[in-house]
Amino acid sequence: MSTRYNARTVEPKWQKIWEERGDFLTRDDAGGKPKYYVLEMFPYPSGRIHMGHVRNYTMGDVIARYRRARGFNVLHPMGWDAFGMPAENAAMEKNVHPKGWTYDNIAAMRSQLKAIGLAIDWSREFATCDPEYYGQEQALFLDMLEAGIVTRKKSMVNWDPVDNTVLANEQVIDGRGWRSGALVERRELTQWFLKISDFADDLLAGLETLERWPEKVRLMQKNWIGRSEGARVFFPLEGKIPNSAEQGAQSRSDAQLEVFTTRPDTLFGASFCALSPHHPLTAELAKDNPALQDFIRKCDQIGTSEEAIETAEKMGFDTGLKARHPFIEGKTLPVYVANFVLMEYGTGAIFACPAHDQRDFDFAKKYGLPIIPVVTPKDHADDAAWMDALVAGDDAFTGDGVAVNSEFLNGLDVTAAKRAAIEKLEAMGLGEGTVNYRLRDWGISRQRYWGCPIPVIHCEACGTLPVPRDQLPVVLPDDVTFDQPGNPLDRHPTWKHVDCPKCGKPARRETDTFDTFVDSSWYFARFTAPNAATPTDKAVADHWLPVDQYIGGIEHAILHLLYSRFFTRAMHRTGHLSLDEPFTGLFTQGMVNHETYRDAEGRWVPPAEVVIETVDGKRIAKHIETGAPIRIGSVEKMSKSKKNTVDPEDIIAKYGADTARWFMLSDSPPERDVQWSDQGAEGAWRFTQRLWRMVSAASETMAPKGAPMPADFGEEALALRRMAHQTLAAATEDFDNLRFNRAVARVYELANAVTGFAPAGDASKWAMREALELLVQIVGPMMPHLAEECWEALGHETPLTATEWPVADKALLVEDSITIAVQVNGKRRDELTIARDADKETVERAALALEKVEKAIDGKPVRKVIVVPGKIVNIVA
Ligand code: ANZ
Ligand code: ZN
Repeated sequence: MSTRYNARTVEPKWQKIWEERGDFLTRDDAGGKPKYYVLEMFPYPSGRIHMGHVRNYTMGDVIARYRRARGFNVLHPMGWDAFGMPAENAAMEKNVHPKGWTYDNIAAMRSQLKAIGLAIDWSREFATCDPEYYGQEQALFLDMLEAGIVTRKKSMVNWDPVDNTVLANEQVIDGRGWRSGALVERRELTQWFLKISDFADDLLAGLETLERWPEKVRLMQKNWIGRSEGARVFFPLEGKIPNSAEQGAQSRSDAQLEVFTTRPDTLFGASFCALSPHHPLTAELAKDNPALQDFIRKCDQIGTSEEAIETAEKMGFDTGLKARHPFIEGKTLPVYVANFVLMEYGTGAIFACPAHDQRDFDFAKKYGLPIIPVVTPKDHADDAAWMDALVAGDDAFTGDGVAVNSEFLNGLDVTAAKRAAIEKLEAMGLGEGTVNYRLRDWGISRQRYWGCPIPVIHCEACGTLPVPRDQLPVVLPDDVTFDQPGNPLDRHPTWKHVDCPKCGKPARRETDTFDTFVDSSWYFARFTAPNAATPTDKAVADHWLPVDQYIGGIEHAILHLLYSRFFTRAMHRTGHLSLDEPFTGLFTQGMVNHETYRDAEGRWVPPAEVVIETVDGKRIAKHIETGAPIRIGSVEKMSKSKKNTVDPEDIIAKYGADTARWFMLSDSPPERDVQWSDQGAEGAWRFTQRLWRMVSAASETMAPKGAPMPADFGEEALALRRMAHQTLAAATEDFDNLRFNRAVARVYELANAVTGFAPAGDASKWAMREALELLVQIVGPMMPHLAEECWEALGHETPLTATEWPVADKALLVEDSITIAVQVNGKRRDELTIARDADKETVERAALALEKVEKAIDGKPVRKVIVVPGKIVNIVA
């Protein structure tokens, strides 16, 4: 038997055996075994896997293999989130077709993933750009259209002038396109929307049920949904109010301004109203007001992101209109257009109470508007000096307190005052209590080629019509050009020209495609029946869903996960699923980091070009080829921009997949970042060698396979057995709770115990085999190739993939001795460490013999000794 473990030959060997045996092909029904669906977020086929993928998929794989061994029927599929801009960019830059580029990348990444040795059912693989997949997505869309979950409306969109596409708010980061980095502009377009906001309350309530989700993710979703209780208030308007385009500007007596507020209790402190620059009333006022038009333009330059708007200096434009105060007879408020009022929130108009809102405060200071305190802290109730200080200072008071200067509200706390104000508004017919959500409907139209075509047809006579079902899928044309900006589908010579399905006259195909987040919002359901002729096979989906354990990056905490939760509800409503929450357990793994390196000119240098030596205890880096000095920089997330990446293919070629897997699991808790380092990888590699040596060397020192269990074990053999079974029990719990790094630590401990054990005699040889077998089995889900090779070397003909998880012997889990407290007359005097199975008399005798106990008894006669086994001894004297 060779003593050197050669991953390069062993790993492909086992991958082939698993594949030939069909070990990971999942049947929907496996003889009554309970189901377990484990899923990692599917990758975008960029062309190469990175270490983040290795970490993510290794974790999922450990779970899949472990659960399979535990007797579950495991579903562990893989696919490709294959539509999106990078393919089109490649088309533009390298003159390749997005389709060819994508499928080539998939082929490359598939073989890279296979080299990791993942226990995946590859027969279920699909890419979202397969017409079989996106055709079903189109069918889903038509169902949702019929069910009223889809709408088409004009809206302001974030326009990326570089990618020439609309971006979702979530894709705008600091006012820039998430991919292109270009400053985003505002445009008005007619778009398709999924009505996710109809589900806001339910999506919020559902969060409470997701006990196996990270608290952080639930909180992020909660904030994103942004439920605010408040009121709509109508302010009657006075002044010259333009009515409509046809009638021209004229005065209207019934005009009123509707605002949303979360603080109706502060109405008595109102000092102005403000409209969004994009409020319809603003637009009407601007028609014959060039100064206002200028102002609107200035506001637009801030960009569309909420953050940019929040932080920009407050700007206002006085419209000259006046709003009548609902509670104060004869009082009117000036109406401004203000840059900090968003059209997308509430009603796009506000009343402002500067004393109790910071934005309003800043605005009032700038434009010399009144600041009227109407809430004072409880310990300064109605304190005039406190109020003067507030007005003179820089900060609004937003805390809880007591209403003042507010007539019928005076003396009430904020909550009670809100309620009273709403009651009054409702009685007056000037407002009502309402709930507002931050969550907007999801705009899904993208003016791109490489996406799922939206299956509708526009006819001048008949309007917008769904593509007839028998014409699905609407397949993307292959003959497109990328030599100019804009949507290639739109400029395709023939594709969009179709006959109206209703009147038969020439009509126009929709040329927008879906946001790729649509594709990833239901793929987990499709995996349950990837070849079904309908989006799902409901009975099968009902069997497999929900996903028991979903694993992915925290960067998807909001969008992907919220969209998927919404889609599941929408698919429930349209009869494709029977549940609302798709992922019972969610785990967000940390990043993979690496040191950064720069040369003398400050250019980033990849780790593969750097050699590190230790000189006088200091780490010195040099360029491998030139020998030029390299500066070692901070540890950061692996990224192309800092070139601090290592290529999984290189690692696998050098050490084998098991080493990469082991290192990814070992170094830190799975939710934290892990730092990849050569030393770490080498350490992991050395352990693979060590484990193999242990198994190889043990052929002489362990009992033959199948040897009967001896009746008696010596003390040392028993200690090893205890250690092995305790390790098994603890590692089992670690796997259950995804604490992989702890399982790794336990493996090292057990390996040390085995190394330190010198078997002599049959019983200890038997214990030696048992310990080694358990060690290999625990390692199995983490380093599956090495474990299989060891398992085979231990004489097993059935591979580990077909071997059940071992069960720890309970009798060996208990410590052999226990420690119990000893009391004399109810007072604790000492404690006693004694064999767990010691009988009462032995315990009694040992307790009475303790020095401190003897002292406490002080020669008095012992009247009674009460022994509570395993807990306490009480001596009455
Ligand atoms: C008056 C008021 C007085 C307000 C006060 C706050 C404090 P959340 O909690 O996020 O829901 N608001 C309403 N619509 C807005 C819009 N389209 N753009 C910008 N601001 C808007 O915030 C609700 C509060 O934000 C509302 O309550 C409103 O200001 C403002 F002492 O109304 B408040
Ligand atoms: Zn028609």
